[in-house]
Amino acid sequence: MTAVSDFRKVLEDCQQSHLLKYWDELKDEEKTQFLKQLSTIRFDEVNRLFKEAQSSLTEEVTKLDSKMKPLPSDKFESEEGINAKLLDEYRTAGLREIANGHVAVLLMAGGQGTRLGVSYPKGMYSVGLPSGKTLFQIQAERIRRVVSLAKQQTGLAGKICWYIMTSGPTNKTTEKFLRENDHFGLKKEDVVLFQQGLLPCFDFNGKIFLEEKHSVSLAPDGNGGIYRALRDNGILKDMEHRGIKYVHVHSVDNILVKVADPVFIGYCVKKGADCGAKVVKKSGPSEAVGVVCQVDGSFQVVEYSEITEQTANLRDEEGNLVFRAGNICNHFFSTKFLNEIANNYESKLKLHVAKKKIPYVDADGTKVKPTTSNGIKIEKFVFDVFQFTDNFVTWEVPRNSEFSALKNADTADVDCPRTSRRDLLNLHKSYIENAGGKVSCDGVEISPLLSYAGEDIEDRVKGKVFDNKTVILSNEEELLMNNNDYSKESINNLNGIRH
Ligand code: UD2
Repeated sequence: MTAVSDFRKVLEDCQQSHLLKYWDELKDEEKTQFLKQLSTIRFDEVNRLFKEAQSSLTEEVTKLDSKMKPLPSDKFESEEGINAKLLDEYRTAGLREIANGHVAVLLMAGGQGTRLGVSYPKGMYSVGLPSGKTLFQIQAERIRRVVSLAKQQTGLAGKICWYIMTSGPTNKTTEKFLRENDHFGLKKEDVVLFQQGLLPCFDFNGKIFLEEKHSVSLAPDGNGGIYRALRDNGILKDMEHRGIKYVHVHSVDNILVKVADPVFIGYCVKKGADCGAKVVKKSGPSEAVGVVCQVDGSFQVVEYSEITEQTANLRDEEGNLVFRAGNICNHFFSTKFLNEIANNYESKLKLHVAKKKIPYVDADGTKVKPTTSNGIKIEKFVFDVFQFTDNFVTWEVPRNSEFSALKNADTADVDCPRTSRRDLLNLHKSYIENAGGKVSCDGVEISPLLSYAGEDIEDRVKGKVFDNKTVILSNEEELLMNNNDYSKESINNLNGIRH
């Protein structure tokens, strides 16, 4: 381990000597801990980071209207209105890639769920479905189901590796939760956790805060931290080893997420894309989501604050918003592109800066909890790599079957547990009705192990009326239920399951 004397020099060079102010007061184990933490921080980058961050703070938010163009038609397709044959070609192509073991899923789960108000990782949250399943369980089971669909189509027992990016605050709990739940039926070796990086928190003069006398204040480096984390944790090598060519990257909090969506993957692969974004139609000109478009010829997500109301309101001849491709944090990447980014472009990613209230140890050694913003946190965003390729495509999907985000507690009444539950159950109701069943109550859920997107449920629902809260289980789950092997919590939640 680097000695404290070496750090003194490094810290002096980047004007951060105050971090060792309390060194002589520390106990031995605190000293060891502190040195360990200091050795993880790239002090050679610290001043550049702060300078860049500072200039982005003082920059006026320039409106990008004059530079923006909607996506060119060869880079954009919409699932709505596409002919069934082409849709099937995309699905078949995607399932083939899955069957050949070329597809991985990368779940970004390093966020802290502050707005939802829970102290544990969001993936462990259950929105109160009849099954009681958590977001992690739903996603893992969708992976299992899509692998079995790929096998049905090709006869090949393919697999999908589930990479989960955690952060300092979410890693241990996530790891323990997945272990205790047997990785929800996925093979342990096919569930790979890795941690994103952390960046120091600065005061407005560029001094890094001490969180304790023996620790620096650090925060996760944003979901754009994936590129560096993939490289530094050897995940890109692991992907190469496993023969993975394509990665579906998505957020943890969309209860409708079609994990490893074969249609999206097939579409991107057929278009020869390096990189793709799944989008939904903005619900209206004032919806506060970023739009995917071109700026000065490069692909980019433009925040709603970066365009004028007039541009947000522009409509085409059919009455659709011109800038309507709402970003939903759902992306496709080739591993070739991920390697290029990690090796050549990562340090060029834009820095996004937010003013925050950051607790710190002051010059007298007192711990302070500020009531107004006293410093900045820096983040990178996953979508800021779109500009580095021309091989970029967008796939527009219907919101009601693909996107319902869990951001807030129920008190907000939007993007909350209630709306997540409602949207999933409405979707499942439509699956049942399309397959000839009837739902006359709220709360009929279909297990992801039975059906990925409404397929293969006819023999279970046709001609039946569902008038009780229930879960339609896969045969495997039915068997476990009958053997009393299903988790107790789930059984409790499955009251009224027999119909
Ligand atoms: C994200 C998108 C936004 C829109 C919205 C839809 C980004 C930067 N923004 O905004 O454009 O699509 O979702 O729901 O993608 N995460 C990490 N590490 C971090 C921070 C976040 O892994 O340091 C994960 C987080 O766990 C979540 C995802 O990234 O799965 C999105 O993060 P968020 O919920 O903070 O992003 P939000 O809602 O501001």
